[in-house]
Amino acid sequence: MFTSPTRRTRLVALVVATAAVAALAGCSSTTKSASNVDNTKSAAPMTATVTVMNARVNAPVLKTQTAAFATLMNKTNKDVTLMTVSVPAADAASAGLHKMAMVNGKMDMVPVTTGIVIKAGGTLMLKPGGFHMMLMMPTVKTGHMVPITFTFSDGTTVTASAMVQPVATASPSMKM
Ligand SMILES: [Cu+2]
Repeated sequence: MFTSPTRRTRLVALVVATAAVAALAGCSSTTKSASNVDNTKSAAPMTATVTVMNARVNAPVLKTQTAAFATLMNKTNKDVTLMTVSVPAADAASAGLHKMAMVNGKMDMVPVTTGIVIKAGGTLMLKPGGFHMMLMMPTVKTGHMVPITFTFSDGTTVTASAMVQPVATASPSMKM
């Protein structure tokens, strides 16, 4: 092996990053920058750091906003922070993370601006009464699927399909 170790390492890192982007784009081809490296191993499908389960959206009762929920499992041995969530513009004007907190002596919703840490091996429940997602100016209808993209502090993203459900089914304990 005549390649210097440093350069080799950098190239492998580049290939891994490229594979991640390609996987996200649903495209298996590699780019020119990676073509001079034997990438048979690193081209294997990237394992997502976080698995999203049971994603669902409350069918909108108000025009201004509706809540959405999911369970996120961090299967790695490192803490990771959920930074933002997003949905296509066709489904809502914007999406964000909220939590319930005491505001002037009353429980109210507060935007989460610094992310939510998911401990190594831990689970984050975005659920009624706790951390949750909020879609602003939603245009979704019951029975539709909404692709929600979760972005993490390590730069990875995971997109999960969320079913739009009547509120009675989606969150029996919380009216929004
Ligand atoms: Cu909220």
